Amino acid sequence: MNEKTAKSISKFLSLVLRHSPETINLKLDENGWADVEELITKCSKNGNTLDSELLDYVVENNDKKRFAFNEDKTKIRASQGHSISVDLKLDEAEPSEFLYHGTVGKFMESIKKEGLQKMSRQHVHLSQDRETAIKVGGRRGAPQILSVRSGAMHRDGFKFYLSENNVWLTDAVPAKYIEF
Ligand code: HQG
Repeated sequence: MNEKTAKSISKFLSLVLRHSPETINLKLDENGWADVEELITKCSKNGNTLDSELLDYVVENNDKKRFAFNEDKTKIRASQGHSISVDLKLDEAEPSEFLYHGTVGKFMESIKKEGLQKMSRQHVHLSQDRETAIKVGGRRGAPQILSVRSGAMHRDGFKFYLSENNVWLTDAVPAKYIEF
């Protein structure tokens, strides 16, 4: 499998499974699942090449394990990153004392005032380690890494969730829990 093809399929899957299923008239259920056969048929109609072998390869080899099948592989969903409203039914999890968020300088002033907001997504995304946060921030420019006092937040009653692909999710991070 050509890595360029895999990446382009991954990007397209992110679009239809996280943001705009209507692009190919795909239905997601309330938990974010799409029917695999329907996805393959509707992707192909849209001029993309997708079959079950390609889909298996992308799910298995995706650098961030962005997508997951259900148990019998009849359904697929994105494990996090949605802008559309879905209930992933994630269990609450207890975070370590610190989690990290990668951003860029131009957002800093606003984050100091408002804390971290989910912006267009369903959650604020946090990373277990600084290296991952550097990559996340680096998507937008020179990364700035914020340390989030997640242990203190959790003790104060804030809820945290861990996605199937190990991204930490929470609703918002007030500025007082951020070390700039
Ligand atoms: C910033 C990727 C101003 C925030 C990654 C970020 C992640 C604020 C941007 C996932 C703010 C939102 C998500 C505030 C937050 N004022 N700016 N109060 N609060 N921001 O893309 O965390 O490759 O929605 O710092 O790996 O960058 O797509 O969030 O820069 O896991 O699978 O607003 O996307 O995953 O941007 O990235 P995003 P993110 P994938």
